[in-house]
Amino acid sequence: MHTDKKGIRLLVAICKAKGLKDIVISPGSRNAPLVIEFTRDAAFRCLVVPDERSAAFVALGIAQQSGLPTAVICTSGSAPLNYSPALAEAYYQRIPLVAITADRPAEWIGQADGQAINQQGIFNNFVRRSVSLPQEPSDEADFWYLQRIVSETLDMAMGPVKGPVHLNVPLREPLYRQETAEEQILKLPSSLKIQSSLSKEVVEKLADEWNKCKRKMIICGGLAPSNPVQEILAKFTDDPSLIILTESTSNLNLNQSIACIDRVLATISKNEEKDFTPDLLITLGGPVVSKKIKAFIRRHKPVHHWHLDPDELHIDTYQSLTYHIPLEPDVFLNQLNENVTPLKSTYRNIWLDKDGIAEVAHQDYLVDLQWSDMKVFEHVLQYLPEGSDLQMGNSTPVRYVQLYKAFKQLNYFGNRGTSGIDGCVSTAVGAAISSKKITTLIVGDMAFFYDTNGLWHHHVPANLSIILINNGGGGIFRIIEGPSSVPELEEYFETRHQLNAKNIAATFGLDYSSCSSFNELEELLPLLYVETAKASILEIFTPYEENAEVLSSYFKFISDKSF
Ligand SMILES: Cc1ncc(C[n+]2csc(CCOP(=O)(O)OP(=O)(O)O)c2C)c(N)n1
Repeated sequence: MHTDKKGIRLLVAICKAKGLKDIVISPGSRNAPLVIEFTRDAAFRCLVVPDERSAAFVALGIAQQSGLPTAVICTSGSAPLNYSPALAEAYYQRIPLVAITADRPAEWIGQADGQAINQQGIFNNFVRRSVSLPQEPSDEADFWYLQRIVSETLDMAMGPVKGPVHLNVPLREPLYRQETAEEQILKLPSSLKIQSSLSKEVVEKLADEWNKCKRKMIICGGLAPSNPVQEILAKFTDDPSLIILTESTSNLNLNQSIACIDRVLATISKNEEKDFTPDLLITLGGPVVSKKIKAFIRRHKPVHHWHLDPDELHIDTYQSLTYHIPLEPDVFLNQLNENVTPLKSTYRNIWLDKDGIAEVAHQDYLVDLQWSDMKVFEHVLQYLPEGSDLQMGNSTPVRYVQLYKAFKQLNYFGNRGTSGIDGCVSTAVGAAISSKKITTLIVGDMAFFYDTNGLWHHHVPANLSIILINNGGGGIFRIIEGPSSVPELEEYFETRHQLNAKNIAATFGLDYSSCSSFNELEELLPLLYVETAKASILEIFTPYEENAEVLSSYFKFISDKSF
């Protein structure tokens, strides 16, 4: 049996034809026709996550792994508003999240009736497209219109620049009536993908600029694993006039490059900075985690800066943009590569020498490292299984990971689109559900407690391990400049607390262990990936005051060793 609402049957058939597989549903009544139609079709995997904010982040995690448009469905009223954080994250991370919000009929909005708010265009700042479907479509023109806008909107989620979209669905009562119906054979339009490139003349002009610069730098921001840019960048690493900077979130593995930016920058004295400044900077990928490199380049602006990004915006993170090249990075670099030659220069080597100095100092510092967040990261990173997925929570986890060179292959993910702490748990849950791979979330206590509703459902998979670093508050505020200098630090910034996750683990049925010393950690880490039927939480307690001191002495130690 199907819902008797023909428009909903058509909507679901279009979603199927456009390749949607995963649907995350939050309970309500206005969305009943959608629930009936999606859940009764075996083409979809439907999950139920009660809290809409978490549901949308779970869907984001699924889409992050599958690369497919992934839908979230909720009732009307304040429920859709809870999708906003995940939609904003999806917008800036370019993830195809599809918000399908049931709505009251137009005649009941603002009439003091329940769960009736003006939902049209509520996500307009964070979606690629938002449409309201025709209310109770009945004639051919209505169905033709519905089909066209839904099909177009779902295609827009997938490009040319991927991102979230919104389908608002006004529904009149009755909502639960059913009838038999034939499977619909649809003839849908599709947007074809285009592969554009620069003209020969433009490439030659750019190559000419490139060939004149003895100091070139490529900074890589966030990229999904297996991005084709890996292959072409590897061809550039032989050029002594070029240094490539990556972060863990770039998911790139390149020889003769800098993978730990902040610690290398700590070896460069103020007097030396000019020698390390590029003449030509090329940037690609999503946001860069390192604040230090952004500050460095903004202080010493390159003559030329090309940003490679198919979107139309001028993204000028370093306040030095000369060309926005609206192409996929691999497409442009392949074109460029055919027209450039390596140049004699000391530029790459002065960077690599500093990298060597930083590595030795880093290892020296670790020898007597006391119990702290930094010590935890040193050991935890060694235990992550080869080829597994690491979800890095916002705040300091994603920053600590940047300090350690990857010595095994891991896939790195983090919500760096908006850098919120509000969906780290849910995203990791969704990602683990989708990938089925061993997935580890490393997260701080505030980000964990903020998003525990990401565990409030029946789908938390056993392949997820959560490493919760509990330093009793927002440790970052003791590290960054500013909050640590004011008396409000503990109460208003760190928000110190005494909470632990033991009862939360019990409530949601996860395995739980905890430790507060290095020896205990060494005993527990090997057990983390022993196969069990449940997801697990390993809570690691660290001392908040020492954490900040250890990190600031780390950078001081590296710079002292360098001069
Ligand atoms: C939704 C949201 N609210 C507030 C912030 C500001 N913020 C950034 S980090 C942070 C504290 C995070 O603490 P925790 O998760 O314990 O990690 P730690 O700093 O200890 O590594 C806060 C509140 C944010 N990024 N996102």
